[in-house]
Amino acid sequence: MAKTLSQKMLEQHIVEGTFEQGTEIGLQIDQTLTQDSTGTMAYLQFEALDVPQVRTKLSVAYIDHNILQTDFRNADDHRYLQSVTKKYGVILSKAGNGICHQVHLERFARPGWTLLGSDSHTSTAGGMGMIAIGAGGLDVAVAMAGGPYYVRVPEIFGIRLNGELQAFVSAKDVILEVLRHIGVKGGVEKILEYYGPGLDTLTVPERATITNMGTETGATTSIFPSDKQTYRFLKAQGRPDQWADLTSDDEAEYDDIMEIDLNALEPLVAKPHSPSNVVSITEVEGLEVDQVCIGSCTNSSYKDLMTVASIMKGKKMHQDVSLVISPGSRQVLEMLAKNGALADLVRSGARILEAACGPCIGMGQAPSTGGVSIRTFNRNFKGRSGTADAQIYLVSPETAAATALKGVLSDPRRLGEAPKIAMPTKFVVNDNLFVYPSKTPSKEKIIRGPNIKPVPIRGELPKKLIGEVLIKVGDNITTDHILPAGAKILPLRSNIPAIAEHVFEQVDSKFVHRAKEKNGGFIVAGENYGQGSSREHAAIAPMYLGIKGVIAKSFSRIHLANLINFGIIPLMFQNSLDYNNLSMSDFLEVDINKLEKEQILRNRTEKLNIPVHHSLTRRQLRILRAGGLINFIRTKKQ
Ligand code: MIC
Ligand code: SF4
Repeated sequence: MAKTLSQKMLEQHIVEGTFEQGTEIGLQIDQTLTQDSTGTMAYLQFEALDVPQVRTKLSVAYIDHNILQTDFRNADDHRYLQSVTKKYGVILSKAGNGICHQVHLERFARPGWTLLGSDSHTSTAGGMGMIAIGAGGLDVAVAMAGGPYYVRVPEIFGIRLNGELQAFVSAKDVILEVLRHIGVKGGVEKILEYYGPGLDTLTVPERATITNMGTETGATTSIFPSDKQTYRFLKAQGRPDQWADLTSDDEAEYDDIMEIDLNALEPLVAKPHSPSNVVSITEVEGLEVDQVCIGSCTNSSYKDLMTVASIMKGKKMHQDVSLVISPGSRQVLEMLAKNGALADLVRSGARILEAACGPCIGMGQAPSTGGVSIRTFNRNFKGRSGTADAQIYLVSPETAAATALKGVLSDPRRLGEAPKIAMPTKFVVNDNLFVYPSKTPSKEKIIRGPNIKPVPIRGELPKKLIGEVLIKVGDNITTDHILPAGAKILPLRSNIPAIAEHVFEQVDSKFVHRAKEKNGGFIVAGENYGQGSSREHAAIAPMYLGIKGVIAKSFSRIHLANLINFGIIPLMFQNSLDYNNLSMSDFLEVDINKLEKEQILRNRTEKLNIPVHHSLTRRQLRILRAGGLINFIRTKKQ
């Protein structure tokens, strides 16, 4: 039977279960990646697993998110990461080397292999023909220890690309088009697999822009075949031997398909406050702009920044705009510095930031009050920029550059002739910011600063969960709502008691106080609860505050797994109208002794029985009953 590429790759890596849609499979993981803001927790958990060395083919720890170093805390985290990785067999990518996804693509991504990363945009490496999945830190720790990664067999959603992108239209517009059609939930329990004649002209970094932002659809991951373009990129990175020819069979059938005519695509814009709020540039052209930010793991490749530099060359950015550029990697920055493009950017008035996540995660460059910021990033959730009422628009590098010149949101097609940027046949390779594992691991000491606290663990769950509704929220609540990031809170990522003080802070400033006063309770939510990042802190910190369960209309994939890993029960309304039958302070009771697929939640206050259900597998139920994955693993070992 003809197979899709995704099916072939999953089947090659299955170690438990079979390829049957909706069932759970265990996948063998070849590579892992972590970044610093989820990594400290992941390595603390890895240490708790008591394994002498990582058991993957390759594991890399990147320092790219939390690098502002306003005091000792970030620096201590970096030192911890450097010491723990050296001891356990992980390569460390030091601060300054670049954003994990961009650097991984350049130096390590490998067609045909699996990658699990403690960052939701790990899917970026799907642009290289990998099955690359974002997960919580604990799941990555287990994979580093050689355990499988469990995932539900997704549907394979084929996206056929026809034609060729026109001048000033780019890969970002392709993924914005996908988001316009399927929205922020449209990819849940799906792999987005790209195919068709339109692939031929898309380079690996362009494909990676598309697979990166596929995460915003809620997809398990996204993937491109490995073909001539892939070979060209690997060769230019000095790794031609790592290429493999990978594609779906000609007759393969997808569960669903969507077609995009690249010739007809125009520049698109995601308006505040959702990546799926996509419109044509013509609808928003002329909007006055305060800030333009170019970079992030979505759009900071060599080609992206060269395109921007050639648009800006010899011109001056508009005086009312602040233009900031964060290169994706040191490789990109060094190449721009060598060929003079960096000078063109600086001369045009751009402010050059470090090769890191920077403003994308609110580490500086917060816009002014009510400010309009045009960004090449992948998320524009309310408040994520660091300014609660800022208006963030997501665009391509071409649109961002045109906007920086004009001071208003501008259609790049009006610029005249489009720059033609050739892909280098040889990238500048300099691996000297990688620190390699120790040859004498037993001699390596792990260095922990005072802000690094042990991971709290929930005890075995009682037979009945009882408590009040502590907060009721609507649809599409992101992990940025549950636990914000930014310069103030990121330094607390290795200290759960401290970071727990910020849970839901931008939604309801009294939440933490209430949770403590009531000794924990329940969260009630609408559709797609927990969309966005992989940060398991959005589950661990609520667990620390005593949250027992979340009752929602639906959940996002990674957050659901994180809730289970930390012993918080995720229940869904059987009838979504019952959402209206739960209010703040209602006293709830659920018997989890025999947690059936269909279950009754008792609203004691309203004297109502509310039918709920769950999607948990037997394995997940056992994890929950044990009070989380660490307990579960410990009891299995005994
Ligand atoms: C993000 O883009 O939200 C982050 C910051 O990269 C997160 C990870 C984190 O919260 O540390 C993600 O996407 O998983
Ligand atoms: Fe970093 Fe932003 Fe990419 Fe997250 S989305 S990895 S914060 S650049």
